[in-house]
Amino acid sequence: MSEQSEYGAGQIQVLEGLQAVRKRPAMYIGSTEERGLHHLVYEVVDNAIDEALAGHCEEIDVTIHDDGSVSVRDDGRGIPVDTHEKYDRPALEVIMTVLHAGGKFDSKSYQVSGGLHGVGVSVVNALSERLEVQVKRDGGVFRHRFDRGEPVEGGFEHVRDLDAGEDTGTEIRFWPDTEIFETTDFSFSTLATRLRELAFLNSGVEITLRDEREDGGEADAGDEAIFRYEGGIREFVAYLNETRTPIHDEIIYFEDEAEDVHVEVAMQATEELQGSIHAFANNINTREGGTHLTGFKTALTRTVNDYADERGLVDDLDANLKGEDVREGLTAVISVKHPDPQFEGQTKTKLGNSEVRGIVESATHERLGTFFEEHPDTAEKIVHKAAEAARARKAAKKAEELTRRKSALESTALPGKLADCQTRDPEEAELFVVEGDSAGGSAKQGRNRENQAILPLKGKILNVEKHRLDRILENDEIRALITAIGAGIGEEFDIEDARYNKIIIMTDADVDGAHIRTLLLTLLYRHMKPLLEAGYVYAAQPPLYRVRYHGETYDAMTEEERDRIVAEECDGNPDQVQRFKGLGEMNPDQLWDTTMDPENRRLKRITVDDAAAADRMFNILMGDAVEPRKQFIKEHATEAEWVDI
Ligand code: 0RA
Repeated sequence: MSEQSEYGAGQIQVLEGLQAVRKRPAMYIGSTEERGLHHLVYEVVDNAIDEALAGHCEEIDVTIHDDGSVSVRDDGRGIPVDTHEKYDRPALEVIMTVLHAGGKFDSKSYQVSGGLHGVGVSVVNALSERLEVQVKRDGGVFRHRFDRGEPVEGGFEHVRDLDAGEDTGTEIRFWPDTEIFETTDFSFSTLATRLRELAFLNSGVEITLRDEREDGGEADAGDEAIFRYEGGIREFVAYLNETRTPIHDEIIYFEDEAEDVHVEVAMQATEELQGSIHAFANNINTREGGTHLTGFKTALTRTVNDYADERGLVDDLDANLKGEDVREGLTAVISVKHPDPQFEGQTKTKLGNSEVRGIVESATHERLGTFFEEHPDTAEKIVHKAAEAARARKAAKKAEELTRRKSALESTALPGKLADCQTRDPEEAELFVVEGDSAGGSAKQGRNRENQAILPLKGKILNVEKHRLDRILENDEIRALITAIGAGIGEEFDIEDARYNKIIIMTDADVDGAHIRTLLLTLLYRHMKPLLEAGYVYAAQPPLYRVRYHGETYDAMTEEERDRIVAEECDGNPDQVQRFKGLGEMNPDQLWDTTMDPENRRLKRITVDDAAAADRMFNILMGDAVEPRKQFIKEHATEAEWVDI
């Protein structure tokens, strides 16, 4: 290692690579916001999962430390530490500093991490102020340290020999760079959701998440969560259905492998109206679907129809069951692992490999067919449920045709309650959906009418979780919202027609307001999901307190913020502290200043990062099961948290 201090050609290449990552971090991890920050953890964990899938690792520990760093420890083979010939540096250093180096060392045929992350741990290193790694391997314990991706001179050390029987493994601890990330505050629940999902998708791997922070950041953060599911995606389906009512006991499960593609499916039908199918490819949530999902859907429809036809179970229907009938209330998880997955689509979450369609289709047709033969009771329940859905669909269609003329959906007239804005440019236009007529009135007076439209909603809209589309469309408030947005609903929804690129839900900061917001989000999630996926949906953040001191006013969103203002800005002795009870209490100027003025306001973008979690949340909050709802609300006492799905 005598030449380590000199920069050779290899070293310069390394530095250029790290600089490229630091210059355009979003290209590598998607964003420098919360989502990108959490990707750092997923990237390291993915490497450990790869070790597990190769059969070398059983436990992964993720710890959020009190100093803002995160460490990921696994009991895999350990990152190689011998000298890398090309670079004449320890392989560990090369893997931590050369983009995409990880894979080249690997003899595995099968590297499962890919797509969204799978950019390599060197990217995590480049985006960390500091990173420390400890490897147990080749009979020793080795360490190395890095500053903003660059190896610390003399940082590589052989610390000691391994004790007899001591396990191999890797521990990577990193301090995300505050120069790069807008926030470096990790969310326990965000990490827990993804780690739980990974544990479901990789049965038998034990993943532990620990939070060692004094102030856990979130009121609901637990200290420790352990995820281990021997039943894999079967348990995933059981978990998703905890909040639903299954119509058969056993969870249907099968797996198959063809052309090196591993396919797993678990499913269970429920009484619910909403189906919930989650497709994964190489552990990545393929939110945009793809060939695996298409193959599954085709085979499912065919297999259920075959079974029904052979036994004359749906002779009263004059046509076959449609896919949507069969999927009504169905909870399913599809997971494929592919040696060379191709991800497509806007967010690179659509599986493109064309051969996967046929592989999943024949696996599903064959295995599900066999399951139905062996479990005729279950098969009949599934057919019965689908037939019921088909009848309801026909009735709904008739109702829709009858009411079409009345329906505001078909007319181009905007709803009378809407105070529209002047601009016709959706990129500029904002729609405030406001709770109650009095706040609506203030918003109309206070707004910038050039680009801000106001739609006041009276009271609570219909709970869409409990009704089919025909009933939903009878609701005046919902129709007004659909017409104002202008992009249709359900399968007809076309985001290109949206009249506003910002839809801002403005409700009171109390329980009723939270309920109304959830009702609206449920509607958007179930029937206008592209709006959420495109990031068009926001929650306004009206202040809770206004503090006055020596002619200045300060607004605070939370109690803590109020206390901070009183202490820091008012020498602990404010002239006045006012608590806003609701939006309706603010006059138009105050509403504009605090909540609507783009210069001052804070908006919270509502995202659907994790469809399974969102689905479960809406089931829990809006469905019939009482116990899970109580439990959920108890666990998520800070309601601000669950808004950010
Ligand atoms: C390169 C090659 C091998 C393993 C790894 C990297 C590896 C990376 C990480 C990152 C976190 N934990 C990890 N564990 C292993 C294969 C080594 C071999 O063939 O023995």
